[in-house]
Amino acid sequence: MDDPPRTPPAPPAFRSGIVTLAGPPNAGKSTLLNRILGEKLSICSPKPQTTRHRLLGVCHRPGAQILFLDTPGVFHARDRLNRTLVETAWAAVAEADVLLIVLDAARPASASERLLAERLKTIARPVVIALNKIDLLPDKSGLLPLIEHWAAEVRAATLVPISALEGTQVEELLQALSAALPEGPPYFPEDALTDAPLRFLAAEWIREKIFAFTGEEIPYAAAVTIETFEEAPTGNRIRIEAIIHLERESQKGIVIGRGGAMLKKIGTAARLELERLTGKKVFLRPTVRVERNWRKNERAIRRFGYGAPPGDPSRGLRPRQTMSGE
Ligand SMILES: Nc1nc2c(ncn2[C@@H]2O[C@H](COP(=O)(O)OP(=O)(O)OP(=O)(O)O)[C@@H](O)[C@H]2O)c(=O)[nH]1
Ligand SMILES: [Mg+2]
Repeated sequence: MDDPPRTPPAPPAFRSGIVTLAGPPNAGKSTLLNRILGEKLSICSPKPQTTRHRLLGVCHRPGAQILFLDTPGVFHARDRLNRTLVETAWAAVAEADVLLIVLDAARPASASERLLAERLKTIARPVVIALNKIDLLPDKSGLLPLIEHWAAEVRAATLVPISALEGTQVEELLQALSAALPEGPPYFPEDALTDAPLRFLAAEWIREKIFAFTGEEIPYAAAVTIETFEEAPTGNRIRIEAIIHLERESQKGIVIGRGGAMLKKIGTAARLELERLTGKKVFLRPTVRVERNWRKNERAIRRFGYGAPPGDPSRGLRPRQTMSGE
Protein backbone atom coordinates (compact mmCIF):
# COMPACT_ATOMS: atom_id res chain seq x y z
CA MET A 1 0.00 0.00 0.00
CA ASP A 2 1.26 3.48 -0.88
CA ASP A 3 2.21 5.84 1.92
CA PRO A 4 0.00 8.93 2.06
CA PRO A 5 1.78 11.98 0.59
CA ARG A 6 3.70 13.80 3.28
CA THR A 7 4.14 17.53 3.53
CA PRO A 8 7.84 18.25 3.92
CA PRO A 9 8.75 19.55 7.38
CA ALA A 10 8.89 23.35 7.55
CA PRO A 11 12.46 24.69 7.60
CA PRO A 12 13.49 25.99 11.02
CA ALA A 13 12.45 29.61 11.44
CA PHE A 14 15.04 32.38 11.09
CA ARG A 15 15.74 34.11 14.38
CA SER A 16 16.99 37.62 15.03
CA GLY A 17 17.16 40.23 17.73
CA ILE A 18 19.25 42.23 20.14
CA VAL A 19 21.57 40.56 22.61
CA THR A 20 22.98 43.06 25.09
CA LEU A 21 26.30 42.18 26.71
CA ALA A 22 26.25 43.45 30.27
CA GLY A 23 28.44 42.85 33.27
CA PRO A 24 30.93 44.31 35.70
CA PRO A 25 33.88 46.30 34.32
CA ASN A 26 36.74 44.17 33.01
CA ALA A 27 34.70 40.92 32.81
CA GLY A 28 35.61 40.50 29.12
CA LYS A 29 32.49 41.78 27.34
CA SER A 30 34.38 43.55 24.57
CA THR A 31 36.87 40.69 24.15
CA LEU A 32 33.92 38.32 23.77
CA LEU A 33 32.23 40.53 21.18
CA ASN A 34 35.42 40.68 19.11
CA ARG A 35 35.89 36.92 19.43
CA ILE A 36 32.33 36.30 18.21
CA LEU A 37 32.67 38.69 15.28
CA GLY A 38 36.15 37.46 14.37
CA GLU A 39 37.08 41.15 14.03
CA LYS A 40 38.60 43.75 16.26
CA LEU A 41 35.67 46.14 16.71
CA SER A 42 35.33 47.04 20.36
CA ILE A 43 38.29 48.32 22.34
CA CYS A 44 39.71 46.19 25.15
CA SER A 45 42.28 46.64 27.89
CA PRO A 46 43.42 45.00 31.11
CA LYS A 47 42.27 48.17 32.91
CA PRO A 48 38.61 48.36 34.00
CA GLN A 49 36.08 50.85 32.57
CA THR A 50 37.45 50.83 29.05
CA THR A 51 34.18 50.78 27.07
CA ARG A 52 32.19 54.01 27.21
CA HIS A 53 29.63 53.51 24.46
CA ARG A 54 26.92 51.17 23.34
CA LEU A 55 28.43 49.55 20.27
CA LEU A 56 26.62 47.30 17.80
CA GLY A 57 28.30 44.20 16.36
CA VAL A 58 26.31 42.09 13.88
CA CYS A 59 26.83 38.33 14.04
CA HIS A 60 25.63 36.32 11.02
CA ARG A 61 24.80 32.68 11.59
CA PRO A 62 23.13 30.14 9.25
CA GLY A 63 19.72 30.42 10.94
CA ALA A 64 20.06 33.66 12.86
CA GLN A 65 21.28 37.23 12.91
CA ILE A 66 22.35 38.38 16.36
CA LEU A 67 22.66 42.10 17.00
CA PHE A 68 25.12 42.31 19.87
CA LEU A 69 25.35 45.50 21.90
CA ASP A 70 28.57 45.97 23.85
CA THR A 71 28.17 48.27 26.85
CA PRO A 72 30.19 49.97 29.58
CA GLY A 73 30.61 47.89 32.74
CA VAL A 74 28.04 48.44 35.49
CA PHE A 75 29.10 49.35 39.01
CA HIS A 76 28.18 51.78 41.79
CA ALA A 77 29.42 54.85 39.94
CA ARG A 78 29.81 58.09 41.88
CA ASP A 79 31.24 60.68 39.51
CA ARG A 80 29.35 62.29 36.69
CA LEU A 81 31.06 60.61 33.73
CA ASN A 82 30.79 57.12 35.19
CA ARG A 83 27.16 57.62 36.15
CA THR A 84 26.50 58.61 32.54
CA LEU A 85 28.30 55.50 31.29
CA VAL A 86 26.38 53.17 33.59
CA GLU A 87 23.13 54.79 32.35
CA THR A 88 24.25 54.00 28.80
CA ALA A 89 24.64 50.36 29.83
CA TRP A 90 21.19 50.18 31.45
CA ALA A 91 19.61 51.80 28.38
CA ALA A 92 21.12 49.05 26.21
CA VAL A 93 19.90 46.42 28.67
CA ALA A 94 16.38 47.81 28.18
CA GLU A 95 16.73 47.33 24.41
CA ALA A 96 17.62 43.65 24.66
CA ASP A 97 15.60 40.67 23.48
CA VAL A 98 18.08 38.48 25.31
CA LEU A 99 20.55 39.49 27.99
CA LEU A 100 24.05 38.10 27.93
CA ILE A 101 25.58 38.64 31.34
CA VAL A 102 29.35 38.30 31.24
CA LEU A 103 31.08 37.57 34.54
CA ASP A 104 34.71 37.04 35.44
CA ALA A 105 34.71 33.51 36.86
CA ALA A 106 38.28 33.91 38.03
CA ARG A 107 37.65 37.10 39.99
CA PRO A 108 33.99 37.67 40.85
CA ALA A 109 33.16 41.34 41.45
CA SER A 110 30.62 41.03 44.22
CA ALA A 111 29.24 44.58 44.44
CA SER A 112 28.70 44.95 40.69
CA GLU A 113 27.27 41.45 40.49
CA ARG A 114 24.74 42.19 43.23
CA LEU A 115 23.75 45.30 41.33
CA LEU A 116 23.20 43.21 38.21
CA ALA A 117 21.30 40.50 40.06
CA GLU A 118 18.92 43.13 41.51
CA ARG A 119 18.33 44.65 38.08
CA LEU A 120 17.72 41.25 36.49
CA LYS A 121 14.83 40.67 38.88
CA THR A 122 12.97 43.55 37.22
CA ILE A 123 13.60 42.46 33.63
CA ALA A 124 11.49 39.76 32.01
CA ARG A 125 13.89 38.60 29.28
CA PRO A 126 15.72 35.40 28.61
CA VAL A 127 19.08 35.58 30.35
CA VAL A 128 22.24 33.74 29.35
CA ILE A 129 25.17 33.99 31.75
CA ALA A 130 28.69 33.54 30.40
CA LEU A 131 31.14 32.61 33.14
CA ASN A 132 34.23 33.95 31.44
CA LYS A 133 37.99 33.51 31.85
CA ILE A 134 37.78 29.81 32.71
CA ASP A 135 41.28 29.48 31.25
CA LEU A 136 42.47 31.20 34.43
CA LEU A 137 40.88 28.62 36.73
CA PRO A 138 43.43 26.00 37.76
CA ASP A 139 40.64 23.65 38.77
CA LYS A 140 37.27 23.70 37.00
CA SER A 141 35.52 22.54 40.17
CA GLY A 142 35.93 26.17 41.25
CA LEU A 143 33.06 26.92 38.85
CA LEU A 144 30.50 24.90 40.79
CA PRO A 145 29.75 27.39 43.59
CA LEU A 146 29.45 30.14 40.97
CA ILE A 147 27.06 28.08 38.86
CA GLU A 148 24.95 27.23 41.91
CA HIS A 149 24.89 30.85 43.03
CA TRP A 150 23.74 32.20 39.66
CA ALA A 151 21.29 29.37 39.02
CA ALA A 152 19.58 30.39 42.27
CA GLU A 153 19.91 34.12 41.59
CA VAL A 154 18.42 34.09 38.07
CA ARG A 155 16.11 31.10 37.91
CA ALA A 156 15.65 30.51 34.19
CA ALA A 157 19.14 31.53 33.14
CA THR A 158 21.28 29.37 30.89
CA LEU A 159 24.84 29.22 32.22
CA VAL A 160 27.80 28.69 29.89
CA PRO A 161 31.40 28.64 31.14
CA ILE A 162 33.63 30.17 28.44
CA SER A 163 36.98 31.67 27.65
CA ALA A 164 36.52 34.69 25.38
CA LEU A 165 40.28 34.97 25.04
CA GLU A 166 40.79 31.39 23.86
CA GLY A 167 37.38 30.88 22.23
CA THR A 168 36.44 27.96 24.50
CA GLN A 169 32.69 27.13 24.37
CA VAL A 170 31.88 30.31 22.45
CA GLU A 171 30.03 28.25 19.81
CA GLU A 172 27.91 26.68 22.58
CA LEU A 173 27.19 30.16 23.87
CA LEU A 174 26.09 31.32 20.40
CA GLN A 175 23.78 28.32 20.09
CA ALA A 176 22.15 29.14 23.43
CA LEU A 177 21.72 32.78 22.39
CA SER A 178 20.30 31.94 18.94
CA ALA A 179 17.78 29.56 20.51
CA ALA A 180 16.63 32.26 22.93
CA LEU A 181 16.01 34.86 20.19
CA PRO A 182 12.54 35.50 18.79
CA GLU A 183 11.70 34.56 15.22
CA GLY A 184 12.36 37.47 12.90
CA PRO A 185 14.07 38.60 9.72
CA PRO A 186 17.70 39.66 9.32
CA TYR A 187 17.89 43.41 9.99
CA PHE A 188 21.25 44.06 8.36
CA PRO A 189 22.79 42.94 5.05
CA GLU A 190 25.03 39.87 5.12
CA ASP A 191 28.31 41.79 5.11
CA ALA A 192 27.37 44.27 7.87
CA LEU A 193 29.67 44.38 10.88
CA THR A 194 28.33 47.43 12.75
CA ASP A 195 26.35 50.63 12.32
CA ALA A 196 29.15 52.64 13.93
CA PRO A 197 30.85 55.02 11.49
CA LEU A 198 34.57 54.71 10.83
CA ARG A 199 35.24 58.07 12.45
CA PHE A 200 33.79 56.72 15.68
CA LEU A 201 36.05 53.66 15.50
CA ALA A 202 39.03 55.91 14.80
CA ALA A 203 38.38 57.88 17.99
CA GLU A 204 37.88 54.68 19.97
CA TRP A 205 41.04 53.04 18.72
CA ILE A 206 43.10 56.09 19.62
CA ARG A 207 41.58 55.87 23.10
CA GLU A 208 42.50 52.19 23.25
CA LYS A 209 46.13 53.01 22.58
CA ILE A 210 46.06 55.60 25.38
CA PHE A 211 44.78 52.80 27.65
CA ALA A 212 47.57 50.55 26.40
CA PHE A 213 50.51 52.95 26.57
CA THR A 214 49.78 55.29 29.50
CA GLY A 215 49.03 54.60 33.13
CA GLU A 216 47.53 55.96 36.33
CA GLU A 217 44.60 58.28 35.73
CA ILE A 218 45.51 59.29 32.16
CA PRO A 219 43.33 56.77 30.25
CA TYR A 220 40.39 57.80 32.43
CA ALA A 221 41.02 61.51 31.91
CA ALA A 222 41.23 61.11 28.12
CA ALA A 223 38.48 61.61 25.57
CA VAL A 224 39.02 61.65 21.81
CA THR A 225 37.10 63.62 19.21
CA ILE A 226 37.59 63.62 15.45
CA GLU A 227 37.85 67.10 13.96
CA THR A 228 38.48 66.17 10.34
CA PHE A 229 37.65 62.94 8.54
CA GLU A 230 38.18 63.12 4.80
CA GLU A 231 38.21 60.31 2.27
CA ALA A 232 40.07 61.13 -0.92
CA PRO A 233 37.85 61.20 -4.05
CA THR A 234 39.75 58.16 -5.34
CA GLY A 235 38.54 56.39 -2.18
CA ASN A 236 41.89 54.89 -1.20
CA ARG A 237 43.14 57.45 1.33
CA ILE A 238 41.67 58.77 4.57
CA ARG A 239 42.90 61.87 6.40
CA ILE A 240 41.97 62.12 10.06
CA GLU A 241 42.66 64.91 12.54
CA ALA A 242 41.89 63.90 16.09
CA ILE A 243 41.99 65.74 19.41
CA ILE A 244 42.88 63.98 22.63
CA HIS A 245 41.21 65.91 25.45
CA LEU A 246 42.81 65.66 28.88
CA GLU A 247 42.03 67.24 32.21
CA ARG A 248 45.37 68.80 33.16
CA GLU A 249 48.55 70.28 31.65
CA SER A 250 50.68 67.63 33.40
CA GLN A 251 48.71 64.88 31.62
CA LYS A 252 49.25 66.66 28.33
CA GLY A 253 53.02 66.48 28.81
CA ILE A 254 52.87 62.74 29.43
CA VAL A 255 50.66 61.98 26.43
CA ILE A 256 52.88 64.04 24.12
CA GLY A 257 56.02 62.50 25.60
CA ARG A 258 59.65 63.42 25.07
CA GLY A 259 60.01 65.03 21.67
CA GLY A 260 56.45 63.90 20.84
CA ALA A 261 57.39 60.22 21.09
CA MET A 262 54.33 59.04 23.03
CA LEU A 263 51.86 60.85 20.80
CA LYS A 264 53.58 59.34 17.78
CA LYS A 265 53.39 55.86 19.28
CA ILE A 266 49.67 56.24 20.02
CA GLY A 267 48.95 57.65 16.55
CA THR A 268 50.94 54.98 14.70
CA ALA A 269 49.34 52.07 16.55
CA ALA A 270 45.82 53.42 15.92
CA ARG A 271 46.64 54.17 12.26
CA LEU A 272 47.89 50.64 11.60
CA GLU A 273 44.63 49.15 12.89
CA LEU A 274 42.55 51.54 10.82
CA GLU A 275 44.55 50.65 7.72
CA ARG A 276 44.08 46.97 8.39
CA LEU A 277 40.30 47.32 8.76
CA THR A 278 39.77 49.62 5.78
CA GLY A 279 42.52 48.41 3.45
CA LYS A 280 43.18 52.12 2.80
CA LYS A 281 46.10 54.42 3.45
CA VAL A 282 45.37 56.45 6.57
CA PHE A 283 46.95 59.77 7.58
CA LEU A 284 46.24 60.27 11.25
CA ARG A 285 47.27 63.42 13.12
CA PRO A 286 46.40 63.46 16.81
CA THR A 287 46.82 66.64 18.86
CA VAL A 288 46.33 67.16 22.58
CA ARG A 289 44.17 69.74 24.33
CA VAL A 290 43.29 70.43 27.95
CA GLU A 291 39.62 70.69 28.93
CA ARG A 292 39.94 71.21 32.65
CA ASN A 293 38.03 68.64 34.76
CA TRP A 294 35.79 67.69 31.83
CA ARG A 295 34.62 64.52 33.58
CA LYS A 296 32.71 66.67 36.06
CA ASN A 297 31.15 68.81 33.34
CA GLU A 298 27.87 67.53 31.93
CA ARG A 299 28.14 69.65 28.80
CA ALA A 300 31.68 68.50 28.03
CA ILE A 301 30.65 64.88 28.64
CA ARG A 302 27.86 65.24 26.03
CA ARG A 303 30.09 67.20 23.65
CA PHE A 304 32.59 64.34 23.71
CA GLY A 305 29.78 61.98 22.71
CA TYR A 306 29.02 60.19 25.97
CA GLY A 307 25.58 59.35 27.31
CA ALA A 308 22.58 57.54 25.88
CA PRO A 309 21.48 59.31 22.72
CA PRO A 310 18.43 61.45 23.44
CA GLY A 311 15.10 60.34 21.96
CA ASP A 312 14.62 56.89 20.52
CA PRO A 313 17.08 54.59 22.29
CA SER A 314 17.00 52.13 19.39
CA ARG A 315 18.70 54.75 17.15
CA GLY A 316 16.93 53.21 14.19
CA LEU A 317 18.49 49.82 14.82
CA ARG A 318 15.24 48.28 13.72
CA PRO A 319 11.54 49.16 13.73
CA ARG A 320 10.33 50.05 17.21
CA GLN A 321 7.24 47.83 17.07
CA THR A 322 9.33 44.70 16.69
CA MET A 323 11.04 45.25 20.00
CA SER A 324 9.72 43.45 23.02
CA GLY A 325 8.50 46.17 25.30
CA GLU A 326 9.62 47.38 28.69
N1 LIG B 1 42.58 35.11 30.68
C1 LIG B 1 41.54 35.68 30.10
N2 LIG B 1 41.48 37.01 30.00
C2 LIG B 1 40.39 37.56 29.41
C3 LIG B 1 39.33 36.78 28.90
N3 LIG B 1 38.40 37.61 28.39
C4 LIG B 1 38.88 38.87 28.55
N4 LIG B 1 40.08 38.83 29.16
C5 LIG B 1 40.92 39.98 29.52
O1 LIG B 1 40.24 40.77 30.48
C6 LIG B 1 40.58 42.14 30.30
C7 LIG B 1 39.31 42.96 30.15
O2 LIG B 1 38.71 42.63 28.91
P1 LIG B 1 37.65 43.59 28.22
O3 LIG B 1 37.10 42.84 27.07
O4 LIG B 1 38.24 44.94 27.96
O5 LIG B 1 36.58 43.68 29.39
P2 LIG B 1 35.20 44.50 29.41
O6 LIG B 1 34.22 43.70 30.18
O7 LIG B 1 34.82 44.91 28.06
O8 LIG B 1 35.66 45.74 30.29
P3 LIG B 1 35.00 47.23 30.37
O9 LIG B 1 34.84 47.74 28.98
O10 LIG B 1 36.02 47.99 31.14
O11 LIG B 1 33.71 47.09 31.11
C8 LIG B 1 41.50 42.20 29.08
O12 LIG B 1 42.83 42.24 29.53
C9 LIG B 1 41.20 40.90 28.35
O13 LIG B 1 42.29 40.40 27.60
C10 LIG B 1 39.43 35.35 29.03
O14 LIG B 1 38.57 34.57 28.62
N5 LIG B 1 40.55 34.87 29.65
MG1 LIG C 1 34.50 46.73 27.25
